[in-house]
Amino acid sequence: MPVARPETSDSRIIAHVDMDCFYVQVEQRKQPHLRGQPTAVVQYNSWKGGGLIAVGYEARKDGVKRSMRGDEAKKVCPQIQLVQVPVARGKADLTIYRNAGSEVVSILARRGRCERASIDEVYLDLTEAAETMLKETPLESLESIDEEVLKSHVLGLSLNGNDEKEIVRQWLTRRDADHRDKLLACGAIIVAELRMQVLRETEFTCSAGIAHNKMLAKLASGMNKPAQQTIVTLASVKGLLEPLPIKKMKQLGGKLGSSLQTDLGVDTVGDLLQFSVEKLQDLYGSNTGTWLWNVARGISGDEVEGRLLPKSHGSGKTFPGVRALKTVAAVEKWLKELCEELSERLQLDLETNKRVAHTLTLHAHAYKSTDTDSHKKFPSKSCPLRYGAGKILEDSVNLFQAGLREFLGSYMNSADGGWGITNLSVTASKIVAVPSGTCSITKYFHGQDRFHASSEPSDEKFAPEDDNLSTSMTESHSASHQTEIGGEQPQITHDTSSFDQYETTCKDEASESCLTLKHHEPQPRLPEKERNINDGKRSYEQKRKATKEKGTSSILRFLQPTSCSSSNQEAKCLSSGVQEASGMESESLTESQNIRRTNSWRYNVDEIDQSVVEELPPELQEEVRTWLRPQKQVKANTEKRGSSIAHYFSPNKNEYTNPKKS
Ligand code: TTP
Repeated sequence: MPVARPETSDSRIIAHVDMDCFYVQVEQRKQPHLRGQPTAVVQYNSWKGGGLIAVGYEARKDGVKRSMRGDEAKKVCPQIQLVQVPVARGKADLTIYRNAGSEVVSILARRGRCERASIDEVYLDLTEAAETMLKETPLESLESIDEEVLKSHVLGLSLNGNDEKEIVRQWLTRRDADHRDKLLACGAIIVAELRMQVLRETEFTCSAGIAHNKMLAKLASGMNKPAQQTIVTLASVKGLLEPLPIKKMKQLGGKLGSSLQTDLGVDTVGDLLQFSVEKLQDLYGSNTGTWLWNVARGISGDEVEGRLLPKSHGSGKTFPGVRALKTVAAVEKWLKELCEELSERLQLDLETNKRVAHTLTLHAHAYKSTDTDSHKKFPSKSCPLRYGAGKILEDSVNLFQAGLREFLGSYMNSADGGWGITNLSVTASKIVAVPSGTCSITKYFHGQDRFHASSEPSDEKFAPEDDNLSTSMTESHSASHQTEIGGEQPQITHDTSSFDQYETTCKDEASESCLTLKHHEPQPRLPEKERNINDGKRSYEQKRKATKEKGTSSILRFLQPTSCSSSNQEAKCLSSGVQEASGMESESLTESQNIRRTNSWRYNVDEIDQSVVEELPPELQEEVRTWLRPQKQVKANTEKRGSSIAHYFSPNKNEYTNPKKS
C-alpha cells in the first residue's frame, strides 16, 4: 500500500541513476569485440533463439525489442549478437550482473546517501553536496562547465532551435535563479561528475534524473537514454506529470490504478488533479487518498535510504506450458536447486556484510487442471528462516506443501496429479545486520514468531501494482511481469517490486529487532549453528532421514501446536512455523487474541531433543537446560530468576506441569 509522506523540504536534491541496457553492457565489457555491435542478452532457454532480456541501443535502432525472441530479433537485425545469460543449476545465474551493479553503487555512494534500488538502479540524496557546492562556488561565477553537464535536459526550458548547450549554460549560471533551481544545477554538476567517474572506472554508461524527490527523479531518469541526464525543475512538474498515463505511475499499475480508471475515469495523472483531497480520502481512505492527491502534484516525501545492499535475496524459476511441475518430487527437485542458490547468497551476505535474513517466503504460481476455481492463487507462505541449505529446503518443502493443500482445498488431496506449478521462488527477507549486542532467547524467538506474519510476502516480490516501472536485484518470475510467448517459454523477468515495496516492512522490522537487544549481553548468534553451505550438498532425503532419526531438529519445529491427531492436523503440524502471509497479523493482535494464540502452544518436555538445545547460543543453553529440569525445580528456578523462557514455552501452568495430559 502506498504511504503518504509529506515533502520534508522542496529543496532536497535527489538523483535516480539507471544503468543503460545493463546486462548488455556487462557482456560487452566481458567480450570487448561486442562493443558497438547490435547486441542482446537472451535467457538460457534457447527455444526460438531465447527470450531477449536486455537489448543494446544499437540493436534498438534496428527495431529489436525486449519482447522478441532471438529468432525474431535476427529477422529484423541479421547482424545482432545474441549472448546467453550465464547459467547455473539449470537457471540463469545473475551473479556477474549483481557484482557489476555493486561496482557502480560503490562509486555513486561517494557523494551522498545512496540507496540501491535494484540490480541497476540507485537513488542518491545529494542535498548536502549541492548545498556545499553552492556555498563554495556561486554558479554565476563558474568559468567552465563540463560538456556532460551542458548536455543535460532541463525540463520546461524552451530551446526554440537555439544552441541547446548554450541555453543550458545560461540556465545553470542564472544569477537571479530560484534557490531551489540553483541547487538542482549543482545536483546536475555532481551527477554528471559521478556518471563520468562510473564510466572511467567501470566502462558502463548510465542515465540519471535529478529532481526534488525520488518520484520525480525516477520519472526523469528514463526520459533521455542512453548516457544522458534530465533535470526536473519545480516549474516543470505539472507539465511532466499531466500527460502521464495513470497506470504508468509507480504503485498504480495494479488494482488501485484500475479503480481510478474505471471508477473515476482517471486515465492520466492530470485527470487526478480535479479531485479534492477529501474526495480521494472518502473513496480510498485517508492515507491512500492523501497519497493520490500528492502524486498528482508531484509531492513525495520518501527519503533516500542509506542502503548499499539488497533488501532481499530471491531465487526463482518459471515452468510454463508443458514444463509445469506436476509432482511433489519434481517440485522438491527444483526447490533443492533454488534453496542451494539462496543459501549460498545468504552465506555470502553473512560473511561479507555480516547480515542475517529472518524470513523465508515461498511463492508459486499454479493451476488446477480440473477446476472451476482456477483463478485461485497459490498462497504465498512464510516462516522464520533457518540457515543452512538443507534447512531452507526442508522449510521450503513444508511451505510448499502447506500452500498446495490450501490451494487445492479440502476436496482434493495434494497427491500428485490434477495440478501444475508454473513458477516457483524462494525469498529471504527481513535482512538485518548481525547486532553487536545480543538478545535473550525469549525475545529472539518471540521476534521470529512475530516475523511470521508481519508482512504480506507476496507484496515483497510480486506486487501486481508495481509492475510498470522499476526493476530489482532478484531474478524472479512473476506472471504479471512476464511476456509469455506461446505459453511455452521460460521467461526471466525482473522483480519490479521487492525493493520499493519492501522498504517499509524492513524498516519496521529492523527497528523492532533493535528494541529487543540488550547491549550488555553477549554476542548473539544465528538461530542455527549449521551455516555451512555444503550442507545443501547432502541430499534432501538424507537430510530428512537424519532429522527424523534425531527427533526434533530445531527449536522452531519444537514450538508447534500439538494435537495433530487427524491427518489434516498432522499435516498442519508438519508445516511447523508455516503461516499464511496474511498481513499485519501479529502486529495487530489484540491482547486477548494474543492470549488465545499463546494458549494454543503445546509441547511435550519428553520430546525435546538434546540437539535442539545444542543449537542454541552457548550462553542460552544453560538457561534452557535449567528449565528442562524437573518441573518443581524449574518452576522454582524460573520464578526465582524471573526467566521469561518458561512463559514462552508454557502458556499456562497446567499445561506446563503436564503437557501430555492436557
Ligand atoms: P532495465 O533497467 O529495465 O533495462 P535495461 O537496463 O536493459 O535497459 P534501459 O537502458 O532501457 O534501462 O533492466 C535492467 C536489467 O535487468 C536488464 O539489462 C536485464 C534485466 N531484466 C531482466 O532480466 N528481465 C526483465 O524483464 C527486465 C525488464 C530486465
